[in-house]
Amino acid sequence: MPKQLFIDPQKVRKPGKITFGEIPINQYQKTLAEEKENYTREELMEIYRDMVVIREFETMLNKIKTTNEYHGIRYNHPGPAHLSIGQEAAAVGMAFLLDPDDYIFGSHRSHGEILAKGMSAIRKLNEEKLLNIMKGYMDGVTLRVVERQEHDHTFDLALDFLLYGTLAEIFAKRTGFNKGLGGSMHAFFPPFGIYPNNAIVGGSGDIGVGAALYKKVNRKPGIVVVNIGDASMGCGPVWEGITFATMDQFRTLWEEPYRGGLPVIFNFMNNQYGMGGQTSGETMGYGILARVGAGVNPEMMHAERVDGYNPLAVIDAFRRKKKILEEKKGPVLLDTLTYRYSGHSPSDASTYRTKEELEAWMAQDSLRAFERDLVANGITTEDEVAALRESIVERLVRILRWTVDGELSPRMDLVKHPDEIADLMFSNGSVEKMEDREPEVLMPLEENPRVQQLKRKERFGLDKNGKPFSKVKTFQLRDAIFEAIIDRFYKDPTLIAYGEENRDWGGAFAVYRGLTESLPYHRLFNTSISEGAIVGTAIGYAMCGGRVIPEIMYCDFLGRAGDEVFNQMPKWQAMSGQVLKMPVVLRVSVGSKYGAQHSQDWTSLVAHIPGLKVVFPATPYDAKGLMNAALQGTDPVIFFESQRIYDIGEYFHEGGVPEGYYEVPIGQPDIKRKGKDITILSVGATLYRALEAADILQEEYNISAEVIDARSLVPFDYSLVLESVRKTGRLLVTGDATERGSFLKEMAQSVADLAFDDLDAPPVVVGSRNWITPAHELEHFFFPQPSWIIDAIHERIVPLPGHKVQQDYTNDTLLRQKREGV
Ligand SMILES: Cc1ncc(C[n+]2csc(CCOP(=O)(O)OP(=O)(O)O)c2C)c(N)n1
Ligand SMILES: [Mg+2]
Repeated sequence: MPKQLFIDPQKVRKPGKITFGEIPINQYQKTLAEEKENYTREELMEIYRDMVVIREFETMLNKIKTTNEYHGIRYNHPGPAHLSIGQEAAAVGMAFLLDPDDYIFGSHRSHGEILAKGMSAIRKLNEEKLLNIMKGYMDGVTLRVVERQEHDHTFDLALDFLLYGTLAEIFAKRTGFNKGLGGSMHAFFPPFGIYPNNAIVGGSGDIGVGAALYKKVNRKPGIVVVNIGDASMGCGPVWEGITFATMDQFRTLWEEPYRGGLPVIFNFMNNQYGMGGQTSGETMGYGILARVGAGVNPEMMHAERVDGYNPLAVIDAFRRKKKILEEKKGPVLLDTLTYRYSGHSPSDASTYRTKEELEAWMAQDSLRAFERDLVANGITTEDEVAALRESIVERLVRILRWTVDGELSPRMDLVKHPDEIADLMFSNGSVEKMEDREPEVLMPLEENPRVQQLKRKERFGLDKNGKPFSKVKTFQLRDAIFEAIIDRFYKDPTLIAYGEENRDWGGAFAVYRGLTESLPYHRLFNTSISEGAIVGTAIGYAMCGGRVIPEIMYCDFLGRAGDEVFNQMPKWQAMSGQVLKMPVVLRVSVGSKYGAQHSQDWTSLVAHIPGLKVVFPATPYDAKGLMNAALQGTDPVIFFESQRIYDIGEYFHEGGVPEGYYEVPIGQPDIKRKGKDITILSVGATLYRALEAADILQEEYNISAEVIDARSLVPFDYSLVLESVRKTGRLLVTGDATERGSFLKEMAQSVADLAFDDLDAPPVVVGSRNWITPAHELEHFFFPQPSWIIDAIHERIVPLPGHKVQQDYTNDTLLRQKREGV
């Protein structure tokens, strides 16, 4: 179905000029006297108090880090504490107007933002809601500690809860907001709209956009604020996040009520430094960060620099920018200018800046300046301020005392409960839909043209005489994946899918052909060529409560989404203590024929990372069943598909691929051919070469091979393989991954460990060569071939009478290859 947007050569070839509008810089100039009528006294004092709380909280941490003591309480905190002393006005100004439904994402330096947003949320929630949140969170373990103290009011209790939950998290206590698994750089608390802070600089740059996408697609209230540092403007995920968030289609192609910009503010907490690199003048070229907005879209992202040293200036900016988002004219870029007095971390000797500079900024300290202003304007008195400060210190002393107390605030006891972290790695949920409402579709499922076409296909690949049907007649592996996905689109209203060429094109390999007809834009769309943002936004979408299928067109492009796949998708379930779920099914297509950068099987890379489920089906029956299982689950699944076999039919499952719903459990291998003399365990499309090898073994050497299709890599239940090896005494593992360091080796090693006594010979691995993938015409020298399997069996497991090897698997050759690194 072609797009409605006509690209008119008459128009686009016309001469002209692009003009840029103005980007405001520090335009807010109101005095407190002028603002007095816009705020109540109470509100002004809240702004002040929040800043003092943050300043004192971080001062306490700084003292603990540098002197191991705060007001007589001794403690050693070996972990990180990236402080933002000096930046309080920026944090409080950012959070002041936000509702609990507004989400913030942050960075390694986000304690201040956590507290500011938490205190803002506490003010906006009523007592009942607050109590419910505190009681329900992690079964009330955090609340029980702070309840020891009598509190006059729920709001007071909630402040202790916020401070304690954050500090206990920073000190890795089990009673912290994330069971101590997040720590200083990752602490968060979703019920107050505080979403993950990220130790990877710029990591929130695309994840936060996914949260905004979740809000838009599922029509949830609120906006998203991505709080990231000025130096993160040099990071790929931030640029990709901005690119994704500003895609024209939100305004041109998406239908009402989804039409309009994403509700997200990229709020750069511009303290003017990376660690020691000065962004303006040294490591970046933008001069003034807000300038970047100019080139991104015609609205220039409504970019603006705001004085982050004045909390009222920041509040004013957020009030105006929030309105822009509510009018669906986002996204917005804010350059919130500030300065940190603390070092990057407590060990930082500040060698990169002068004392004069530091003192000049301290002389204008936002907290002192605001305090002076409040007193001068008769809003408070010096005595009142002093009393307030003292009460905050007292409160923090109390909180710190609770936190360092090992009995009140224990760590996870991995001696008593050795599996406590292991149990958090996967949620292993089984959930048909992430929300209970009607999914939006454009036609009944039965009327979908591809669904109708598939009804006429042969669901078993062979006719009565065992002859394969023609490709056109055959229900193919790509059809099986389509069938599982479209079924879920009609069940789960939150499900969306996107990636490169996913919509009109039908997916690069025709898996999605027909989906466009059934789905509105907001459920299936093309993205910019931004693999990082494709995966990163999916992570944000899922952690907010949606289910999503992002796609990487070729496995070789996984590197472009490296941080998202290796550091983000696998970790947030466990790092949140399972408060967040991650129902992301990342489809990854493994290529061939296209040489060194389009033909790699990188299953081993992702199988290496704890926290990801990894599957690689090789038959239509398994592909549909595994896709169903992945889409029913709540864990991140990397779903590998081989381009070599997208058109293959079902040759194994009796009766062919069922039309109805069924699941193939993730982690269960399957015997594709029974045998008794040797076990061949194959991963992915290599199955068919393994079966060819089994034919040769039978016909030429009278050896009966049992061929097991791994189907999954993680998790993996070895019992079937062990049972087979008990019978055959021999194992060969094969797959298309380059052999060195591959998951094939892991499988071989595991069986050697678990079934040593049953084996007649060590397990042998036949993977691809440790080379670049050559051109299609030479590929058979690179990917494992049936003859290689026979050669390896002959040389390393059991001599085959009269066999002449083509590939040398002798010790000498293996040693030489390893010595040379090839
Ligand atoms: C991807 C990545 N690269 C490098 C680092 C190491 N690092 C931690 S903070 C930091 C500077 C970040 O500066 P900015 O984004 O301005 O945030 P700020 O620390 O100033 O708040 C660096 C380089 C990291 N954590 N992640
Ligand atoms: Mg910075």
